[in-house]
Amino acid sequence: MSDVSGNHPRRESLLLRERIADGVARGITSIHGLIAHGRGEAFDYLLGERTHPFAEAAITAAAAEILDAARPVISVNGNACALAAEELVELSRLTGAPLEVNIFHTSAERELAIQGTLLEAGADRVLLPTRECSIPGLDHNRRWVHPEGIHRADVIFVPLEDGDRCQALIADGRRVLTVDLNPLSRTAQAATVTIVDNLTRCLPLLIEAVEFLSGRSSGERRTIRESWNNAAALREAEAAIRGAAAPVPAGEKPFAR
Ligand code: PTJ
Repeated sequence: MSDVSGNHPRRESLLLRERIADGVARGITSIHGLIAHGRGEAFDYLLGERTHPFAEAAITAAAAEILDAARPVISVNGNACALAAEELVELSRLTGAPLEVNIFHTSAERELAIQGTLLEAGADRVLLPTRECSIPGLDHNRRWVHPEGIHRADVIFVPLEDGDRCQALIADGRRVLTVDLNPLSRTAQAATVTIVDNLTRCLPLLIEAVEFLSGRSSGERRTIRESWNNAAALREAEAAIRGAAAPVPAGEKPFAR
């Protein structure tokens, strides 16, 4: 039962914290995931905890990418699973993209707990990493992938990524779609499409965009994909964050003298 009262001004944010803390208690989320979540919270605060037009545009581009992919895959880590297992399963169902567990902080138990949570949330099948295949250029746990999943994927949706895997996948010729509240992160900068928004806010919108664009022509989706400018979207996101800081009037100091 939640300790967060119905009229608490930070209710939504506190409920998300509870989800992440609960993920740690259930063996899904790494203890480091709490820190990653706090970093996300700080950026979200500066973004006014709302989905901006640059994020809506990125959601449209990501929907077109995943629908037009030959072998799309949805990569799930401990934070994404704790925050949005049901939405990730729904996205997988709508797009035919398999779910694959891929975590940074090595733990076979946590991989199984994430798999179990996704199955409970309605997934038919959840791929686990294998020692048969690896992503070239990586030397940590995230390199291990499933032969029918990330190993052969052309488009990979990797929310809340930690940087070097995104760069390695791009270097290997894949297209990477990510969700990251920090537009300056290595993942945000390297990805093909970066949705600068909270995962919990943007996933329902991504699901809607997939439903909408699946009814449109492939030519229309190609136009969306080919006209996407990720660097411009990131600049807009950074400007929104920097604009949240009020300018200090000339000469004003914290102490009068
Ligand atoms: O389960 P594991 O072992 O794979 O570990 C997962 C984490 C997230 C701990 C790991 O990948 C990690 O350390 O990631 P980083 O390097 O902290 O990067 C996570 C990024 O996600 C940061 O840029 C955060 O700002 C961002 N972020 C955190 N929470 C959210 C978020 N972005 C969108 N929505 C969120 N809810």
